[in-house]
Amino acid sequence: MMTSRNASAQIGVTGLAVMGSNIARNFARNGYTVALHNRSVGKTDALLEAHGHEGDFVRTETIEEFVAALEKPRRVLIMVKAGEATDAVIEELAAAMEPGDIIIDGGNALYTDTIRREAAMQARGLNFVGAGISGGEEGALNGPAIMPGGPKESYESLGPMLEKIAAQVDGTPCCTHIGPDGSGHFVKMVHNGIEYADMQLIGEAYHLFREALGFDAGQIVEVFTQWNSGDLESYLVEITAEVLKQVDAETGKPLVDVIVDAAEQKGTGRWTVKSALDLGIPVTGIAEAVFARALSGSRAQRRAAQGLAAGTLADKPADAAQFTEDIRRALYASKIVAYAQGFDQIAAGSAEYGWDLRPGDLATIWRGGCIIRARFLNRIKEAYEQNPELPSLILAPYFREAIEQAIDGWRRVVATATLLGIPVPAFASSLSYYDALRAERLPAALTQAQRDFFGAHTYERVDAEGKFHTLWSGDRSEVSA
Ligand code: NBP
Repeated sequence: MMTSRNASAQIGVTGLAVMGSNIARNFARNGYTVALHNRSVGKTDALLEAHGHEGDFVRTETIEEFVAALEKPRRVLIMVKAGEATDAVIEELAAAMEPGDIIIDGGNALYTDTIRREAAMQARGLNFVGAGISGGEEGALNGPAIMPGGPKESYESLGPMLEKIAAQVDGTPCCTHIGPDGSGHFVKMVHNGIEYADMQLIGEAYHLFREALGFDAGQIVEVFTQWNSGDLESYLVEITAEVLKQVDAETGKPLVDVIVDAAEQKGTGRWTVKSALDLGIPVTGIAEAVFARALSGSRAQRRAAQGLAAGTLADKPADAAQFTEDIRRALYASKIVAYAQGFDQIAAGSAEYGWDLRPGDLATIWRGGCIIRARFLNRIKEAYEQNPELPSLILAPYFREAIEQAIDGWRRVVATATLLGIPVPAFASSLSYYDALRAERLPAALTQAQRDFFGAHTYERVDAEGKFHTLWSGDRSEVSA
């Protein structure tokens, strides 16, 4: 550990809670000298006491000391609570820094805040990089996926450092310059939305094993462990098996059985859905996942609804092995839909903000370090390599075939769950999305006619150019609008 006040540190980290302290250690373990700062100095000292021997750290107490400890151009990574705390820290730093210095916000900022902050810092001659970081505390320490936005010039000085501390897959770092201003945080937001969908789908599979097949925790662990050696191999499937193995010391029951079934959320899933609504992109899988968490959290309402009629329409599946395979297929197909929707949202955000995002690069950096890392990402990377202009991921030959193989099982799962009264919102809405996407005609023609009827909103015809209106309250003849 160093305590000198010389400008010797290549990077500074302010905000030393779980994420910040682990990233600071990651930088130090990779040979960088790291200046440390936290609002309350106790966290700085705790980090130095426990891990000071891991590398070169510079202890600082005030922002002025912190900034003075950094080599020029200075690089500071902010890892504080998103929102007002981030604004406060940026303001303090900006006052102490000089033109050409780089401020990196590695928190979970809302991308529109990042756009605003980048413009404000640019006006003061500072480079501002909004960097999405995924992988939780373990990833922060051993290699996260990093999604830095901001000016390309800052990436030239910053990129090599971030690429060094990021996860590596097949020798490729899980970090690349994403695009201007808020693009890094936008992409991280959609990543988190996809994570919500992924977790909901796994949850629905788990629930079906319990409710439709009556499997115990041990049997479910076996299935998830087996799935993790096939196409579904992923961090989330792997940790699901680990979580389900855990036994509660107090009661001897599986831990999951003593945890209250009300899922909380910090907001990134909700942001993804709000943004998708604004962009007009149907991210139904992500939205169902966000709503499913909200419904699970409506505890008083759920208690009041206990005992409502379930109907008596179906027997449990007779062939457990077949139904298990059907669930695997439903999970895989629904996952393809969720990712396809997330990538559609990224394309729409890119067009809206002029970011020129490259979906293949995102699939590449999400292969490691982050929460949604999965074998599947290699397939997405290949799909975009073969055709960067894919109209939908579902149309890539590999995914098209995968769904073709899954479709019957997927339908059996949704139908059986519906008949048994087991909620599968994400499986079902993903299947409906798929069916709507491939349908030759949709009932939207009727919607258009209704809109024209009550609001003279006009419609297009299948056999002529232009807009038309029917004189509904007149003689019902059609006129050009
Ligand atoms: P928290 O989000 O819990 O934030 C705690 C840190 O913020 C502490 O260092 C605290 O200082 C500091 N802070 C607060 Br609160 N208000 C401040 C203020 N007004 N001025 C200065 N500092 C202030 O920490 P975290 O869980 O390590 O997450 C850090 C960031 O990384 C967040 O934006 C989070 O969303 C993001 N993130 C988290 C994860 C994860 O898995 N946890 C993953 C990816 C990204 P104090 O010690 O003095 O109170």
